[in-house]
Amino acid sequence: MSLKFTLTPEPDLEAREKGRLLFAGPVTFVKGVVAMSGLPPADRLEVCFAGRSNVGKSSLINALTGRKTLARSSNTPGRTQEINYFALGDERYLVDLPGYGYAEAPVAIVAKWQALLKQYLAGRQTLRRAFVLIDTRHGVKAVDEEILTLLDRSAVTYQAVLTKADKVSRAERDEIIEQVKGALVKHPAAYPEIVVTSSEKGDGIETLRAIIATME
Ligand SMILES: Nc1nc2c(ncn2[C@@H]2O[C@H](COP(=O)(O)OP(=O)(O)OP(=O)(O)O)[C@@H](O)[C@H]2O)c(=O)[nH]1
Ligand SMILES: [Mg+2]
Repeated sequence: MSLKFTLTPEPDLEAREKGRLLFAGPVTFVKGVVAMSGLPPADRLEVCFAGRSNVGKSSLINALTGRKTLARSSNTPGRTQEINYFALGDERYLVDLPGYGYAEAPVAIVAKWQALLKQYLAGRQTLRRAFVLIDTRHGVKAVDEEILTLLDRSAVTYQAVLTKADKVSRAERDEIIEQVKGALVKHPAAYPEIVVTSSEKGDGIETLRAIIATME
């Protein structure tokens, strides 16, 4: 049943080198955006990082770029309040989305973000892939289902990325991978490969760099 979804294989040498080169180049924070009108010009491919508050979106961007404090990460859920744009030279944008599922967020704020997120996913021509981050300790939750459903209705390719793999045992990790595969079966539009990462230990980072560098 969940045969369709597999773990992303190691990228080949050429793809790895492309990823390495892209991420070894200049990385800059471009701007924080609160409305579609504030998006930078759509002049290069971009990928975005979506996921529950505290899942590790900002940490993953920091790990990918090898800059510890580029994207602000913290223990306070809901820290990233804007759509934050980072530029890899003039090749790619990395987009850090505000976390969802933050229980204490005011209803009005949540509604505002959902609306912006919908507009962004539907209307950003250069958005090539949305990475949906899932905490390896928790697997796919109800709030994640909401975003997966939203993505099903958009034309954007989306891919599940497990985070914080260092926080669980190998056995727990395998169990969650099966749970994620089972959840994704209901979302056939999802990219069939899952990436397992640890921003702390570096797992999956080369793979993600290669994916981002080789997409067209
Ligand atoms: N052990 C471990 N901790 C991690 C990892 N990734 C993130 N964390 C921790 O998890 C917490 C949240 O990480 P963030 O990167 O701020 O999460 P976020 O998804 O950007 O959160 P919001 O901006 O609030 O939506 C921080 O304390 C990080 O240090 C990881 O791979 N391993
Ligand atoms: Mg963040």
